[in-house]
Amino acid sequence: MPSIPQSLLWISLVVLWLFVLVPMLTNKRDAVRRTSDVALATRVLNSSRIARLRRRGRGPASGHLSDPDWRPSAEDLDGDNRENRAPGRSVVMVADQYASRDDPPDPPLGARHGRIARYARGADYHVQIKKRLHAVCDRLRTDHPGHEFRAFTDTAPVLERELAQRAGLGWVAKHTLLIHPLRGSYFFLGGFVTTLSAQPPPEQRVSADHCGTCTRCIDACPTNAITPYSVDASRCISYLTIERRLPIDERFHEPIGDWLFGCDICQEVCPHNRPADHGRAGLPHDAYKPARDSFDLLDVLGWNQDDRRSAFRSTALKRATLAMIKRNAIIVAGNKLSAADDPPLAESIHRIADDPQESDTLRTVARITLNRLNRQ
Ligand code: B12
Ligand code: SF4
Ligand code: SF4
Repeated sequence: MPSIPQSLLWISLVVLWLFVLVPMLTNKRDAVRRTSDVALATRVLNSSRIARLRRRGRGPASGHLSDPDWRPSAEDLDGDNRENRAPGRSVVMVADQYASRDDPPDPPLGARHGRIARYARGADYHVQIKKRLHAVCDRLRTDHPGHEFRAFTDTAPVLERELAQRAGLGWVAKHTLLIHPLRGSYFFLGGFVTTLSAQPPPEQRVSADHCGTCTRCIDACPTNAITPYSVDASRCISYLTIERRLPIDERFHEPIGDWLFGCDICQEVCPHNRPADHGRAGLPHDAYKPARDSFDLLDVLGWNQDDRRSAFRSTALKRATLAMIKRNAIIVAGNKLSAADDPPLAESIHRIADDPQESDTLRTVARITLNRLNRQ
């Protein structure tokens, strides 16, 4: 795929405007439908006010959007400036379902197992979405020579929920995730930016906010990470277990419960993820068929690099290093042991606490866990 200059990417993101011919759009939408097989929907954005980050010096110091010490300023997020009024750039947003609100609830977990969030149970979405988006972009490149297209999902500094909301894919809800009014929130977001101009379909509407007076996600969050429409990432189990590389503060150990990787609680309790009777809950793409929903903690605690590599192959679990997943496993094992005896599991934590070959992080977490168990 020809590379698109970074500056163009940024300009493309901020410069969203109404564009050209409906027939061209029809081609584009057909191409997206035929080639990408996106499970939820495709929309073309039509907005002169678009959330964005500045490319230089405005993003998180760590370079990653999950940095809990960073928040975009209103200026970063406010797209209402002269650049945005220039014509002829567009962003197409897609949503790709990984689970259905009609799925049965998780079966009870094995006594020694730690749970994986739904989004990471099947194939790696970064690869899956990019593959399908690249196919769409390739086709559009052939149909529209001279135009540039660049696909993104998750990793680019793009505020995907804001864009998707403006593209009519749902509303940014109190737990800060995007909810589609019929399909719920178990989907990924992605899209592509292009120099091509496109007309949003006439039926495209920004969804109303259907959270109303509900506070279930806020009440259910075990670490009190949610205030309406905002998540404190430094308290979120998803951040702690997937992004944080250092030891996890002891006050979060018990609330982590049995979450070995990620957390779905705020989505599980949401009424918009309950089974629906309208028959339009949608089906996830086959690639996301769960290969596993948990791991045996004793296995994880005994893994070496090769074991981790083969267990995580082709999945989004790869984000966790060996030290991170073992750290998480120690914390979850501690929670299991506080409820029921399991001598081999306890022995495994003792071994890590006393092993000078283990990393400082793992030994620290193991000792904190043993102290916690001794206090009970
Ligand atoms: C960083 C990140 C995280 C962090 C922080 C989450 C967060 N709420 O910000 C952590 C690691 C905690 C996380 C967790 C999860 N994530 Co995440 N995450 C991201 C990522 C990479 C960036 C999000 C971001 O912009 N953060 C920056 C902070 C500062 O944003 P914010 O505080 O929420 O501010 C937003 C709004 O409040 C608003 N806003 C704030 N201030 C202002 C001011 C003004 C003036 C305006 C106009 C707007 C505005 O704009 C911001 C952007 O939307 C996106 C992918 C992407 N590139 O967008 C995925 C993404 C949001 N995550 C996703 C998922 C699936 C999850 C998890 C469900 C995974 C799991 N099961 O464990 C959890 C859910 C936790 C939760 N309730 O949010 C999906 C969500 C899909 C959906 N249906 O919405 C995304 C879109 C990835 C993807 N490509 O599919 N995530
Ligand atoms: S993912 Fe879990 S910890 Fe994070 S906000 Fe949702 S319920 Fe809270
Ligand atoms: S649980 Fe309630 S408040 Fe939270 S996102 Fe769902 S509808 Fe909105």
